[in-house]
Amino acid sequence: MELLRSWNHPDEIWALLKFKLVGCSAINSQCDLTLMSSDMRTCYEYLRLTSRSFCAVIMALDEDLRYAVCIYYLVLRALDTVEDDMTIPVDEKIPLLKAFHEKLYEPDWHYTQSKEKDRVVLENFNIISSEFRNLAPVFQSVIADSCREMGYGMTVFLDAKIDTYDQWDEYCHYVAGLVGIGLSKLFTASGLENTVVGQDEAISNSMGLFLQKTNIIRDYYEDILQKRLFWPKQAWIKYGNSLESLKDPRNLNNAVACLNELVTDALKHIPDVLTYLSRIRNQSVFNFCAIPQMMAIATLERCYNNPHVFRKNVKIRKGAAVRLMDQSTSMLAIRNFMNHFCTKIYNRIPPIDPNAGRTRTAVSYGIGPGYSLVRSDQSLLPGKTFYFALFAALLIAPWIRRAITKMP
Ligand code: D61
Ligand code: MG
Repeated sequence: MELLRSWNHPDEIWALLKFKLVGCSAINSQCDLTLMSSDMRTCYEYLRLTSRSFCAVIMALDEDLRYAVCIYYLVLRALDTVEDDMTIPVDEKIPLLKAFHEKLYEPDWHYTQSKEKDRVVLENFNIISSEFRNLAPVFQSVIADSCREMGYGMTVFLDAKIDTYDQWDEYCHYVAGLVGIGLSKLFTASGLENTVVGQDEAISNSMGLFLQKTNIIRDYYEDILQKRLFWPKQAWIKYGNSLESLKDPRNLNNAVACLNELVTDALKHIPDVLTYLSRIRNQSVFNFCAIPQMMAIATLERCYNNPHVFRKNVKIRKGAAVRLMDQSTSMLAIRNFMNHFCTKIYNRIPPIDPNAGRTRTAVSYGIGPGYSLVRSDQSLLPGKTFYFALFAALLIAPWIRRAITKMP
């Protein structure tokens, strides 16, 4: 089925077939689950259960860092499950979010009142916290600080709506920018990366903002159905009377203009993302950081000027995702992907779009010097005609063989 969806993209067909046979080279993990304590295995199992997007890249990290990042993920997923759970009354939720970091040092603490899909991490938080306390003290303090700041930040936005672009950046800082900052400190503390990676918080913050804004843009429809509003009012007020009204088909033109404005805002983080990735030295850390960013730019390219965002969930093809996962292993590949997706956006900018100029400027940073705007869409791989010919040849091959063997 996935092969059929990618029929028009021979490079994806190749990536899909290779993935089916040997998996992704960037995330073929070398870790042996049989050599671990049972609590450790349990935590990796919670990671598998609660993360589609991050499990594979975390499992491919080098040894000590892998476990710290896994625990970091589970702790924040537990905190986020409290934030997202609309069945927890606000007067219970606020103190819980604020004091969540303290639960890391309460051996028995766990929470059984959640109805959320990822509640397993709250119900078994005692197992996660005991593994947390086994981590090196530097790792513990990075994770606990991050958890304290995020828990506090979540209370700020619990009932307050996101009004301005500054508040949008602030909310995304709390829920994702802090993760970028914390991860960078873990990389440096592990000795795998230079001190500059852990120290440059502004650039680390951008790594998280790019991912979170992409999620918020893509998830418009899903979030609006659940009455969750994450698009900043400063943007949508120019295009409609309410955020919900954008999904009304009569407002489609305005809705798409609003969407394009938010994509343009997200694109401004690209220069920081490229700077950050260019500083990474360890291959497993590089793949871990680069893959989610490439998924994000691919998603933004799908969403840009796409009315489907207001009717359903827009997703990238499995073939495209597999190819990005497999090939996001060097700065050269990253610049090529970034160039490719930015050029595709550039070529779809409607001349009458109110933000056309700003969008052109933003994508030009992703295209980068030394690349032309037209060239990159051409693949180095053989074109469609070649594949049709190959397919036809395979079909008639048995007939030709029979014809040959029948010859005297
Ligand atoms: C390099 C590699 C990975 C990075 C990074 C840099 C910088 C930031 C991030 C990952 C975090 C990106 C978050 C984007 C996805 N958004 C969410 O999951 C929302 O919840 C945010 C709060 C919890 C964050 C949990 C997290 C996520 C990824 C991690 C991690 C912790 C720790 C280590 C590694 C990766 C979102 O979730 C709901 C949903 O999307 O279904 C929400 O509630 O808004
Ligand atoms: Mg959340």
